[in-house]
Amino acid sequence: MSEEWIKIKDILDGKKTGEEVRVRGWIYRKRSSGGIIFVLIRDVTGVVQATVRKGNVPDEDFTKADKALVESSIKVYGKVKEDKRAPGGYEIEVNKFEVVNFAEPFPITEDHSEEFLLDVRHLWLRSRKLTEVMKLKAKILRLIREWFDQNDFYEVTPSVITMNAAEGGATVFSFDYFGQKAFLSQTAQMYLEALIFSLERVWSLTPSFRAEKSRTRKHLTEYWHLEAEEAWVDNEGNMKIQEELISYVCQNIVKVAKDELEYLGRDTEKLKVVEPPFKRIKYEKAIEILRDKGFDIEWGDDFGAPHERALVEGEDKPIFVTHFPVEAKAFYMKISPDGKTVECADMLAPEGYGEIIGGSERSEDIDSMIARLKADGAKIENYEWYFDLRRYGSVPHSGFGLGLERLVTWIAKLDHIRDATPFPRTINRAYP
Ligand code: NSS
Repeated sequence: MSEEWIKIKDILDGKKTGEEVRVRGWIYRKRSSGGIIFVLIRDVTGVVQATVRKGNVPDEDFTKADKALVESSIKVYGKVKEDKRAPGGYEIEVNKFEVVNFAEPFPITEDHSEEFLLDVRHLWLRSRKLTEVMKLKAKILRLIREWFDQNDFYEVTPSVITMNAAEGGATVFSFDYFGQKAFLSQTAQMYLEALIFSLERVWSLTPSFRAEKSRTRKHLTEYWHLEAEEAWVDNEGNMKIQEELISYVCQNIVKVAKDELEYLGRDTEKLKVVEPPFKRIKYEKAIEILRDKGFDIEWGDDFGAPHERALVEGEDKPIFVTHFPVEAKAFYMKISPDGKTVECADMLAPEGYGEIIGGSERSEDIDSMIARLKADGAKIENYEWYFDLRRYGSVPHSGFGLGLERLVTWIAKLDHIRDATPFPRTINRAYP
């Protein structure tokens, strides 16, 4: 018998047929019939049937297999056989059965409300669906890291405790920092901007916090924010970087996460077509398109989910909407020559998934930034350090922020963003 623990996927791929193997994992499901117990055992790679027959194992092992409930952790030893009747087409004929931990009756059975499943999220994470999503997310991150490495970006580690509410006071979480008012970061952008003056091209992955009152399928109050900042790059160059990055992820995820995407029922053809360039439309044009489609929307209004869906209708790749009105966007965006719009771009995902990236060229005009900050009631002295970046060797620069869970939601074609993160934080939930 081989000494190693065999991964279930190797059995299901037919690589172990006829061999004696040892497998460890958790009981996924169980049923018995006469002197036979069919145990479905799962590990990170899959689920396989282990068949425990009276007489084939010591009596005490049979009793243990009989007693062990779903989610008990177990080790099984036996020979792999092809068997068309077994789920996955293979089974292990068990000759030794060990229980590592006898599980108590598992609270999750069939047909539970979404709320209950969120209450027991720490256990529900073991479900096949969430397992595949978490694997997919890790692989997406791996590809993102790869792309940044290949394109001369340095990964940096900005702070999450901050005095600056860069995305506006309305959605900031504040707390008492030893007698001073501080915030949980909404964006690492300002710190990334400071770092480009030495590193030129940087990126980071940090949690971002938004006290969003909106209860939607795409808002979390805590999400993982992937941000990049680039010296000597304008708004157009910034979009090029984003479309290259997103295309790299889509082109490669279908290769490295075949099993995950298949389990999730994702049509991978829809991801394979994602390649540069992505269409760019100006906000002004987007308003026209929306009005033509019957929306009651005016210059200055922000887009909601129905608007975003309508804008990508008929598109098979993400699109950029650029040049929003100054008033609709954050204080740090560079004002365009027309004086009315800013050098920005939102990337909207196809298939109705909405905005996944927000980016812009950064303003170098301190006075205009102060005016816009004041309009939002911000404390100007907390931004002095940021204005220093414009005083000492400022250069044109741009950057963007990608909501990692929004990207995962689209790539996995999930119904709700909460399933793109293990412990979703929403307006009415921070437990478990
Ligand atoms: O507000 S953003 O549009 N832009 C910024 O924060 C910039 N300061 C980023 C930068 O240039 N460095 O947020 C960026 C993205 C947005 O497109 C979404 O994909 C995601 O962050 N995002 C969210 N994801 C999940 N939940 C919430 N509430 C959320 N808010 C933004």
